[in-house]
Amino acid sequence: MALSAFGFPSYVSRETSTNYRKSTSLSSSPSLATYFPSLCPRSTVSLELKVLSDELRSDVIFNVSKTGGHLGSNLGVVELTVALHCIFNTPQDKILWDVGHQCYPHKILTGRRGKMKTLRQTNGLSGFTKRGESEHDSFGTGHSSTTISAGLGMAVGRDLKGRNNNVVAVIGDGAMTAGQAYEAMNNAGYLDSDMIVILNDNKQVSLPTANLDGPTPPVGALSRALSKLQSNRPLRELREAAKARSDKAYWGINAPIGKGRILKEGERVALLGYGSAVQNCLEASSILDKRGLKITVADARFCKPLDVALIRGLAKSHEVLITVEEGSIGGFGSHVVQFLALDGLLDGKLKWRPMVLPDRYIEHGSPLDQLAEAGLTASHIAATALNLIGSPREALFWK
Ligand SMILES: Cc1ncc(C[n+]2csc(CCOP(=O)(O)OP(=O)(O)O)c2C)c(N)n1
Repeated sequence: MALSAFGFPSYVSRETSTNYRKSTSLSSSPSLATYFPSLCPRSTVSLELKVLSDELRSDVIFNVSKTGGHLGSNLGVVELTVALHCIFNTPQDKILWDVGHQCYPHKILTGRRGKMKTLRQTNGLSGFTKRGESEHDSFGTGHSSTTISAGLGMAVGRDLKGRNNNVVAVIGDGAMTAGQAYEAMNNAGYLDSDMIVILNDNKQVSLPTANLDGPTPPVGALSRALSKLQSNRPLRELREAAKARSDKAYWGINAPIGKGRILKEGERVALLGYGSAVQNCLEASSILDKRGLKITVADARFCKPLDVALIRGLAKSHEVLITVEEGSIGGFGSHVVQFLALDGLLDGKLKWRPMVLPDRYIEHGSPLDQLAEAGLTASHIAATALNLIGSPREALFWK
């Protein structure tokens, strides 16, 4: 790797690296990662790069223990990441991490060590590679199985421009099972542009569902804790008792297919929530309760088949019907309005409004921050309701 790419000091001694190994305060200690580019060409590389790898592993564990995120997939590629960054010269060379759930060591090595504590937080580092975050992230990911086709595009573009940088796609055996990856391999063979595909075959996906030899038991501390819990006798007895009770209350839990339910009876405004939005509808109604407005909240439960009797009832007995969903335009609300229109329910005074996710990308962050960004929090829902019955001024003051 060319040292100029990072512009860091060009020398670190073996002694210094040993001191770093002894360092305890991982979050604040300077790191070999800082001097990383200079380690690669030295004759003592193996020791220093091993220490560096240990540091990276500690850094990943330290940060993930605080922020949450992928752990195993990152620990598994530490040496590979170090080797790749020694051999290739990013950002001129393009390294593409498939899924991107293993990019934390790469982030640390490419100038983002100090920001790792913000990983996956609102306005912090993304849990995946992201082009806007660093020029060393040549491809933004999150979805799996896309890097070979993306890398091939970069390789073909490079050839057309007469350049000679390398393109390296790193893909796991899990991601390699998708059709897009196979199609890309075929295409790469046909187009014959130079690119490198590294198959990181650990015979397992980090989501413990399967390996190449068939189903595999889940591994890790969480799984062990859950297994222990399940074999706990009092818990087993409690579970049996709950089962017996739920058999009796069968009708209560398993409502018939295509049937929604009214959760709160009120007047003037009906909120018809779908899925996770129902909780926010209930919260919105509590906000309005406090302002003396008792509204109706219904849980649609099904998008198909629609509970037309429920919807018809809500439409006929309220001035305003608001459908709320954590989905994009063209989903649940569109089904509802199609029915309302055909049933003639929009020919009168009813005001219908859909609350959906906007048609734009929402950055990573806490679910609440993302909902706020999308305009779908309980406050937004309450404000919309109030606005529609003609009290917009009050709604304007809500956050
Ligand atoms: C299109 C798509 N489907 C599913 C997922 C969920 N997912 C995240 S990681 C992963 C497994 C990747 O396995 P592998 O490539 O073997 O990497 P490893 O877990 O071994 O690090 C999957 C399926 C995704 N990110 N994108």
